[in-house]
Amino acid sequence: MTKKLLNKFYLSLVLFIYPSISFAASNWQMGFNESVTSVMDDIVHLHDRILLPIIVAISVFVLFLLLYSVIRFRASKNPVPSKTSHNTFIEILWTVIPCLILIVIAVPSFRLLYKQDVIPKADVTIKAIGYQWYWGYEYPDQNIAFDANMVETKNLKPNQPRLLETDNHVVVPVGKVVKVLITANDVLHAWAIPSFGVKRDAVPGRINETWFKAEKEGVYYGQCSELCGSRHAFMPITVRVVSEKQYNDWLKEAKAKFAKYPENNVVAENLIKEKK
Ligand SMILES: [Cu+2]
Repeated sequence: MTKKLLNKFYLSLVLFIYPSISFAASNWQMGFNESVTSVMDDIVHLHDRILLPIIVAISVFVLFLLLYSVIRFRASKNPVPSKTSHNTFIEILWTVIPCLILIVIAVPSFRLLYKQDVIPKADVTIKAIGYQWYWGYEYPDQNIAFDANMVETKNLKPNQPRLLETDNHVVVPVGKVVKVLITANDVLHAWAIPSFGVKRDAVPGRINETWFKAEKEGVYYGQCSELCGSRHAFMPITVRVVSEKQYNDWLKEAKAKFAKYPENNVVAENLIKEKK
């Protein structure tokens, strides 16, 4: 049993270090999904290099103080307890040191928040609309609109992860800034892809924005991240990051397959624009 567990642990380490081309969480994974954007790099850095060491140090220090006082001042060794109730120096210390720790955390944290919030000039814009319980997508500049429903377990193809695969994928080019407009049509949802470091609420009646620039081709998975009803767990997000050429090929195909308005309307619209 222990051996089996250990094996699983090593396997998870290997999978964590050498993830496959699809970017979903794996069994027994520790830590975050592999990062492919600079925003997610910064999130991982903040968590692994700043927060975790501080949390561990504080926990160890408090544990040490507890054990020390329990052993050193136990009743048998210390029958007459001290009556000390104030020590100005220590009180200043335990106010100032936590403040300094918070400042050390706040500086990189705010820098990261602004990086996520300020959207660089976008190469591609997509719109994600949350519905109970699936996502609708639009490419507003391309006259493309389609829905993405979860693929049921019995219909999965090999290598497709359960509860994460959708019938239609969002396709975006690698190394390009993608702006995502996020809204919902019924209740609150949230659009999230861990590998991109992206998570934004989808709110009916308003549009939230976020962005990512994926540096690696592959298939990326995410899930609705705001409790939205009974099938909340079954409205996954699948984004395929492809080369520029593959993206352009897909655009051609998608414009025919997923045209939001009939082609005639677009022609008519263009004519109107030309006349103006
Ligand atoms: Cu939802």
